[in-house]
Amino acid sequence: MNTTRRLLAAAAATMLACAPLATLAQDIKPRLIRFGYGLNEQSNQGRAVKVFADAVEKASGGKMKVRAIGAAALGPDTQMQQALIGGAQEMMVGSTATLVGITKEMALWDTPFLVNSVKEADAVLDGPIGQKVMAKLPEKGLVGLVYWENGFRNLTNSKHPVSKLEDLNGIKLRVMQNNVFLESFKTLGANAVPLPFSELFSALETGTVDGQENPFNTILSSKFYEVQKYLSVTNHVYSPWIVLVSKKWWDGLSKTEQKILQDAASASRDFERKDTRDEAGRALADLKAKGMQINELTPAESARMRDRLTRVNASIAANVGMDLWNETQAELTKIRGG
Ligand code: TK8
Repeated sequence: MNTTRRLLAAAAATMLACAPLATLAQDIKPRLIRFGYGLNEQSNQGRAVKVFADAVEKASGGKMKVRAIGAAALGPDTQMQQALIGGAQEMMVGSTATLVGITKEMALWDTPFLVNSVKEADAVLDGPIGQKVMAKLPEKGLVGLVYWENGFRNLTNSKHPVSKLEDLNGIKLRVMQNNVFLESFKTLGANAVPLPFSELFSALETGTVDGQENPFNTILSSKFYEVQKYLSVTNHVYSPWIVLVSKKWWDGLSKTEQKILQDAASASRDFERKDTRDEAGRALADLKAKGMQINELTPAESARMRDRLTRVNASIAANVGMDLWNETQAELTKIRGG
């Protein structure tokens, strides 16, 4: 081999070795991702969106930029979902409960007392059942990437402590825009009023509603303690959040870009769950310090509430489909080591 040929061969080898990198660079186009969410920037949701945004920018060499828009500035969950479906917005994170009108299987996550711990929640959401429910989204124009933790929900109100079922009688309680929540709280005797989260603080402040239910983190970050005196630890349901992408937009991305989003979503999920759990662990003391009066339910009252609430299970099962319901129960038995 003469020098020229050897050089040519070397150059060809180098080019071959570089080929994947070159394709990779071309595979990532400048992208602007409008990412909407409902809580404020200083919430567990806001912090995790930031982690997602940073991960996407880093992995794409700054080409893919995430514009995070919190505090429902792009509208409540239901409005953002429609914007994603239509392709007017790229991404969001929101409650699975507000998605039920689009994908009925999401109602599974509204089942009162479905899981007993965050460990069970992670196992069921990240396992085959969670994936199966998520797989129902694309036919509706949405792509689900990961579930985040919103958390176990607890009851607050401005009237009196709720320590037994009867205390809920006549309380005007804001619920998410979702039939399971509406039915659940009607069954408990409350006067349930569906409202978007973005209208909740002022509804509590003006007395349009007396109470609401959300995880400790949200009661803290949304400053509900300013307008709510009583907090009853009910843990009546575990709520997930879900990170969604517009399918219209997603389908135009390269495989590399899709992978960047999926990986960043997974990293944000791991961060978010840890951050949320750390904060939840401290939140009760913080809320007490802010002047909230907190009460636990006795085991007997807890059981009564649970019994009453699980009356809605039959209708959830019918809505999500008996097969999915039974598979979920079997999966939970497996997770619990049964
Ligand atoms: C925030 C909501 C909130 C949910 C609710 O956008 O509506 O009460 O718990 O987290 O998704």
